Amino acid sequence: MTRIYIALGANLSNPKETFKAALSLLENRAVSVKRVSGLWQSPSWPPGQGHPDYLNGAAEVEFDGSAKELLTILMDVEAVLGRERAERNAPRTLDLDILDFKGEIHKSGRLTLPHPRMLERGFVLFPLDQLNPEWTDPVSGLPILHFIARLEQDDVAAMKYVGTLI
Ligand code: A4P
Ligand code: MG
Repeated sequence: MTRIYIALGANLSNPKETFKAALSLLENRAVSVKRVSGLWQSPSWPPGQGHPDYLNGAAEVEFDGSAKELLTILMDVEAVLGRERAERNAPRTLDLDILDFKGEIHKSGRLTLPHPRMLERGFVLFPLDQLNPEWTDPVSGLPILHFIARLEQDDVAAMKYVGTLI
């Protein structure tokens, strides 16, 4: 395992096609996609804003550069696929986040590792658990199941598995 995990999210246009295009653009930029999780549909978080449902998944990738270099590539791919940066939590054609980069712990203006909000989100934890049920949080050392068990039951119930990408 490479222990580099990327989260895929989208709630505009055609998320499945966008994810496929994103993965092939990553391959063109020296990011080798090893495995892709199944996909889940869930209501946009935070609730009550009337935004469309999201499709979410995760990918395990191999990459020889640094985490910051990977983030630059992810932002470039988001831009190529039409992402416009609006306000926080605005609907988007594509969100690519680094969840975990080889267990690194890092905090700067541009990059926080592991991803700061991942442990409270079923739409991140379910795909990651599928890719690696042995995953542990680099900060606390706790296993992924610990965090899955803490999710709000209503949020878990609202998650719908919709199958694989291809
Ligand atoms: N950044 C810092 N650390 C990272 C990292 N590990 N990976 C910085 C990627 N980016 C990181 O992100 C804002 C800034 O975070 C970037 O400039 C980068 O330098 P953004 O993608 O431009 O803006 P955003 O997406 O609005 O913020 P963010 O933090 O990505 O939002 P979230 O927390 O990812 O939430 N509901 C459902 N059901 N499914 C979703 O996927 N996603 C969001 C976005 C809200 N609700 C959702 C979902
Ligand atoms: Mg993001």
